[in-house]
Amino acid sequence: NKWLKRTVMAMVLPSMLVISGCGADSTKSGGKVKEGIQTRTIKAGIGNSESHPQGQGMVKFKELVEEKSGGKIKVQNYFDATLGDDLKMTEALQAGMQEITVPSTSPLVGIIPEYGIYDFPFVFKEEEEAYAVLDGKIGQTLLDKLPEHGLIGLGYWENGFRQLTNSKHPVETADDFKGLKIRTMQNEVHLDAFNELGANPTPMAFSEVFTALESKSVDGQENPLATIVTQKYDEVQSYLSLTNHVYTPFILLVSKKFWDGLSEEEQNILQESAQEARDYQRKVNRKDNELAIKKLEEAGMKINEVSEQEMENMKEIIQPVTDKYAKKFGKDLVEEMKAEVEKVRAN
Ligand code: TF8
Repeated sequence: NKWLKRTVMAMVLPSMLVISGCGADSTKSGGKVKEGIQTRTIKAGIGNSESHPQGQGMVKFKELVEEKSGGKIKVQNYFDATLGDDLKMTEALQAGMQEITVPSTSPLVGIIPEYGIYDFPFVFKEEEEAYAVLDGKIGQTLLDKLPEHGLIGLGYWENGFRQLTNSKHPVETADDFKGLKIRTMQNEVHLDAFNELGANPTPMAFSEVFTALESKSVDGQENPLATIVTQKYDEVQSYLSLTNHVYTPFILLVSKKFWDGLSEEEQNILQESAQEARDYQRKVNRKDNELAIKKLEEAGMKINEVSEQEMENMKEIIQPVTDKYAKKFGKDLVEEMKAEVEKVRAN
């Protein structure tokens, strides 16, 4: 049937031309095809387990990327620091050896000091206050500092409000911190703040924490409740204090070396997926943190509340530290962050 043949050719030919047109273009840009969607596998690693809200966020991210790319871009997730801890994975991104990681922002201060503004204790009281800062102008200002360090930031997820656990005694007041050997993240603001409270802080990578607690080489650690549950810290810690002393964001990082080789369409898929997964991840995180309290109580942890007044007291003790780092990171940036929080509180 000639008619059918012609019709089919009429339909097929233009699309063949488009494809070959693409090929011609690619030779111009040095053999790299920067259009459409290529078949790719992205290696993504995080420190937490798959059941942690961070892991659940990565599962969602994988689903979204694979769906939006019609199955062409695959995300291979690695949990439990199997590719290394936050800093090691970030360095792998810079070197182009790994495509994605979602670290806490805190260890990034070694690369970009200004990320330390998020580490100031007692700045945020509610998650919404943090979202206003992170998803707004200040968050973007800090994302913009990444590319010159070989990294691309696709927005902030949520680690959340940190709580103190220890094996020695209940902690309800600032005084109770005295002498406690506490594992902290590799971050100078945290280090100085715990020192100021009279504690004995020891910076350490995340994957070493359980063993350090178990062997009693440190007395305590601090992390959001969902992490305390999924890491089973309750097995090696007796006391939990709801200190809410600092809010930690996660940040979705992409290797710039990898990113620069992507087409605009591919970049958009990753950006959109990161943002949609963010909203999902934050929701799951708030829910899991809420459920965690009961689980930890049932696991036998002794839970102590910390009064508003005691938090104010701790904040005052730490003030010299925040003043020092505000100067270092830029007073304007810190003032802007506080103003943004005030705006949310006024509403
Ligand atoms: C820490 C952080 C970690 C996360 C994650 C493992 O205590 O809170 O839980 O950065 O990547 O090190």
